[in-house]
Amino acid sequence: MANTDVPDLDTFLEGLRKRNPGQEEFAQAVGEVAEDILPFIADNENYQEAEILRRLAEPDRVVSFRVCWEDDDGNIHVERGWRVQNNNAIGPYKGGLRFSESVTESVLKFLAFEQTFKNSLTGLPMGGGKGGSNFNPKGKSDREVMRFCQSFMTELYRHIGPSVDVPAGDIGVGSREIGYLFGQYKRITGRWEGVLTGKALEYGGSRLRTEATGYGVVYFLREMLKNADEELDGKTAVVSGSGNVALYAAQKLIDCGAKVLTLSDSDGFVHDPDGIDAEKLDWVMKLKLERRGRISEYADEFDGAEYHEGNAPWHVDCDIALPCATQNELDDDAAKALLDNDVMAVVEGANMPSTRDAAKRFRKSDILFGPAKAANAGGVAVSGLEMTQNSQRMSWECDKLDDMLTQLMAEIHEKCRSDGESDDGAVDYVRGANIAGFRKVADAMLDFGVM
Ligand code: NDP
Ligand code: 2IT
Repeated sequence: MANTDVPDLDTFLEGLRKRNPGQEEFAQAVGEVAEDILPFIADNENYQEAEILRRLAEPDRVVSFRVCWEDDDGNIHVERGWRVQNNNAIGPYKGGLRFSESVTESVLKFLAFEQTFKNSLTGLPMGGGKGGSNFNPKGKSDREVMRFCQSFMTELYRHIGPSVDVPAGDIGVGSREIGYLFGQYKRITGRWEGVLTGKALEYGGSRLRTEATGYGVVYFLREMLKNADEELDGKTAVVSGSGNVALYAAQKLIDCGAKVLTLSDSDGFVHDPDGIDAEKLDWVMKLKLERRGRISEYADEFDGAEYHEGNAPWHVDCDIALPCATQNELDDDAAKALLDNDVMAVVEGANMPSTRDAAKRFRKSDILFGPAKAANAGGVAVSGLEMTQNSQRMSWECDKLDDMLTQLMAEIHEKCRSDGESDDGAVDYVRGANIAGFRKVADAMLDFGVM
């Protein structure tokens, strides 16, 4: 008789930590899911008997490789590259590539694990993966980035493919890097195929992919507010980051009548009490996307704005907070400050931006707390639509894609609501996202038998 006893969280995590020593981010991400899934599988014996959670927390494979590149002065650099293929039960592995000096195997394993649930929530046929390198593209010339990307793809190409694994962008990987990576894949294999998403429009990219994550975060927020009989118009918002996710989230917030008070980067944040309006945001877009400048320059450009070196924006009084920079950027003190200032909603644009204690505090409070795997799924969802367009040799118009994104985010919200609602009508979006994301992947895995 197979063992159907569900382990308690501590025992489960102790085993995980023993098997993955020093991988704290991975343990944090798995722990946050396990906290909801262990009680859920206690009522669903077949999931426990098949050890589904244990299997999901062991990536299908982790590929790591050496990446050598030559800088403009002829010096040779040796970095490490990875692709973590977490689970492909419901579709090809799918997830971004991150280039940052802070990348480790633990970070990529947490991201690939999270991606598996996020991609499941989109309802599209995509498994979960993530990859990247500790290479830091900041301050490198275009030619240096090109040589790194070509070297990285010279190893990665053998592990990916349109029905195998389809990478995209993430921190430090935008349209420039995707261009170099795609060019090298095409050159090595001799095949033009939809092996990456986030491509430029000229060579098979999808309209709205650039904006999709940030817009999707705000569409999800709008659904949460609607469900609570609230609206976005007139609310104040604090946003962290000033990259792809933050900038388009800010743009959509402004479109919806909210007042955006802050943006940040890894050096500090700017606070503009008058609000960052559409015109000012346009200036920031040029600063960040064309000149690759720093957010501190905003305070030199616009009267009344202040720059706070070395700090995050969470002490600024606001109705809505959108952490859109990186993992663990919002700690327990920040969570306390937001709640003390009567924040109404915290919605995660970045992956796992709240520390474990901060997330616990938000869940215990009565605010609307939108977890990353649901709220930022719009980016990978439009990546999924880019894959469809590539397969069909078609290119859809922006309006059609925006309607599809709006609809997808509403459906994700509904899945989280129906699995996260308690008898008193309060919605635990974290529990809802974990259970709804898990169920689809788990049911597919049950059908395949033991592997
Ligand atoms: P970008 O590289 O475009 O921007 C990242 C932003 O975050 C920059 O402003 C960067 O500042 C800031 N940042 C990075 N590291 C830190 C740090 N340690 N402390 C403070 N700020 C930091 O990345 P994205 O906008 O694409 O990604 C942001 C987050 O959103 C990540 O968690 C990513 O995984 C997640 N995400 C991205 C998606 C996408 O489609 N791109 C989809 C879903 C989630 P600086 O320039 O100083 O480094
Ligand atoms: O974290 C994420 O969802 C992404 N970086 C986007 C992944 C993708 O494949 O578009």
